[in-house]
This record gives sequence, structure tokens and C-alpha cells, in this order.
Amino acid sequence: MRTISRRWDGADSSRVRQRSPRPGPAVAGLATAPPAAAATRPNVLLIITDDQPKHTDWATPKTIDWLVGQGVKFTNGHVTTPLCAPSRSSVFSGRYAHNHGVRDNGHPYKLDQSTTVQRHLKQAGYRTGLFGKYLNAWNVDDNPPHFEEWVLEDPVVYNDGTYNVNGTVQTIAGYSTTVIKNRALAFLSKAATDTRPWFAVVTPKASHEPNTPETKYANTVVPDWNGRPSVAENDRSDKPDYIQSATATLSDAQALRQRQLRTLLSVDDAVQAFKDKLASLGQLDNTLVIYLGDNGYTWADHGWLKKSVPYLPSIEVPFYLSWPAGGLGVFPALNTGTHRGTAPAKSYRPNGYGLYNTAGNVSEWCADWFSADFHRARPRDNPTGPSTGLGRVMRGGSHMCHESYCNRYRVGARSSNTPDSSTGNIGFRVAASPA
Ligand SMILES: [Ca+2]
Ligand SMILES: [Ca+2]
Repeated sequence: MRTISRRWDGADSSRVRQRSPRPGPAVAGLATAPPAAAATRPNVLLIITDDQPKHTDWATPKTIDWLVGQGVKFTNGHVTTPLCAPSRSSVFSGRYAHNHGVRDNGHPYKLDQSTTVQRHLKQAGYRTGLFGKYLNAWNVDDNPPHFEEWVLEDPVVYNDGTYNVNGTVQTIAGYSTTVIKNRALAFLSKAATDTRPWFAVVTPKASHEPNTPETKYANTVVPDWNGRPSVAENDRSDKPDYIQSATATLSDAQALRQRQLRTLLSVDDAVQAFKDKLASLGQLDNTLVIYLGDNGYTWADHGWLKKSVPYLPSIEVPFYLSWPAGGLGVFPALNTGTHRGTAPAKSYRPNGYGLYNTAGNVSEWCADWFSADFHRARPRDNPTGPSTGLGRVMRGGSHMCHESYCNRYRVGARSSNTPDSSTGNIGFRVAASPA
């Protein structure tokens, strides 16, 4: 095995010198004008869908375009307990089911309400609101603690449902996702005059059974789905009895999936409406938006057409997060700022941990083979390295890594090391404030 062992600050200086230090697009990005730091506390929009499996992107293009486009898609998002009330209690409390106590869908009152995020945010001065489903078996006559406004849906039907609206139980005509959307929008609109930060929990019934779509989507054609290996599993002798006796078929799953996707189309419309509202309020940047499902769903995997089992389709959920003002936004691509090239410390916003100037101080292994001059002929879009090479690209680095000081502390820096090297460069620099 050929290993070039280097200290973590030891550079292959000959290769570094061969490379042109001229700024590339990523370097220029560092000198982009900073968005205003989050001077005010962020708003939080938490959207929890019901029984939405991971592989349902087709139904939520606007949601993905917004949240993933300017934020983060967690491709391995899993719930702790794949069942409505335990999962939601974990989201609210940050605790596992065996700690928060809501171990099934029948005992929502076991949740210690003093541990919830809504309690802490309300106590911290946030305006809090709940719009949609709360916890299974929650009495619709009971108000949800620590919310200032709410439309709590009694989770039975999609149309003309029963709701607890700020303490009054009533029937509201219309499609549930639309009712929830409109009430949530009204809550958001108050931000035009109420200067408090807000926390809105939006919990549509979709895509839970009976998966009744909005009328306009009742016949929408969805893409075909022909199962996956776990659907066609013939020998289930390695599974528990209740799985061995499960009888759901591929066609059962296809029918359910179609209904689920159709209900999610209305959720996507609601999310777009929230985005438009935030834009009109000027709160698009300083709102942390979290979108996730409370549990996944098996589409006849192992014959099981349900959730609550420890199989991947049951525990995997869509999970997106966006917060441009918190640093979870689009990385700048143009040098439009006043500091061309090197910028003084603290010229730009800190990362989510309040740390300044950390970009470029961490080396990151890349799949590309390294070449000192490949960039001269590379395509401008999605450039890759040459097809072969001796060393893989290492991206970024610390100013402490190189004798020239300047070559390595930018995120655009590229150096290399052999793929079998045991060297690992991970770290960051912390500078004390004179204050
Ligand atoms: Ca659920
Ligand atoms: Ca098997």
C-alpha cells in the first residue's frame, strides 16, 4: 500500500504551487455581500405531515423547490417511533417514547407538557399556533397547552370536519388541508403588526387514511410504481408471525399510494401559500422552516400495508429544513461585495454555532481525481476531475496547512492526497473576542 503520510498541516507544496491561485467561483463566493445577520429571533414554521412515506417527492415539487432549493434535504431522515402520537410527542419534546411516555396512540395525556418546544418558545415570548392534527385520542374539547391560537382537528374525516377553534368546538365546512392552510395563513398575517417572533405548527391530515383527495385532485394521474424487492418477498419465515400472516398485495399498495400522493398535492399547495405569505411579510429569510412526516408507510413490503414496524419504509420520512438567515441558505456564487479577494474577519455572518470565519478551515475529501491544471479545460457546469489520477481532491483547508498562508484557508482551495492515506483533516479555528 502506498501511503503518503503527512502531518495535518503538511502540504504537498509542489502540487500546491502548480495550481493557479486565482479565485474560482467558490472563492469569489466568500466575498459576497452578507445577508443581514439574524438580529431578531427566527420564526419557526414546523410542518408535520401524517403517514407520508419518503418516496413521495412527486407530489410535493413546490415544497421541495422552496425548502430544498434554499435549504437542506435530509436524505436519511428517520422517525424515532413510526406511529403518530409517539412520533409527534418526540418532535415536540425531543425525547424518545420511553421517556416522554406516549408509547401508543391511546395515551396522549402522558406527555409532560412542560417539556415541549411550544412551552419553551411561548415562555420565551413567541406567538405560538397549532393548525391541524394534534395527538391521537386527544379530546377535541381540550385545548392544546402552550398554544396561543389553534385549530385542532378531530382526526376523523377530510371534509367538513370537527375542530376546536381557540376553545370552541365546531364543524367547519370544506377540505381539511384547505381549512388548516387558511387558519395558518391568518396566523402568519398577524406578523405584519405583531412584532413577536412566532412558532406555527401545521399538521395536515394528509396523507393519512382514508386519503381522500381534494376534489380537484380526485382523478390526477400519478406515476406508476411497480413495487420493490420487499413487496415480492415470498419467504417470510425469517419474520415475526404478524408479518408472515400479512396479506397486502402490490395492487393494494398501488391503490393506497395513489390516494396518498393525491392528498399530498393539496399539502404542496398549502406550503406554496405559506412561502408566498412569508415573502409578502418580508420574513422568508428569517423563518426556520422544518418539514417532515410523522412516520413512513410500508407499501405492501413483506405483505404489510401500514406503519409501526421497524422496516425502512415505515421509519423513513421526508425531512427538509430551510433557514436562509441562519446560514442554511443558498451559498453565494457571485463576488458582489465590497471585499474583493481577502476580507477582514467578521465581514460575514457566523455559522449556526455563532462561529466566524470557519469556511475553508476544514478539508473535505472529494471523489474527483486531482489534477493541477484540469481546471483550465474543465466544463463550467458541474465540473469533475480527470478520469484517472494518483490522488483524490481535498477541498478547502486551513491557513495553518501551508507555508504560503493564503493558499489553503479558502473553501475553493484544492490539494490532494492518495486515497489510501490515513490522514484526516478535520477541525476549525476558534478566535477569542477581545471584548
Ligand atoms: Ca402518522
Ligand atoms: Ca425472507
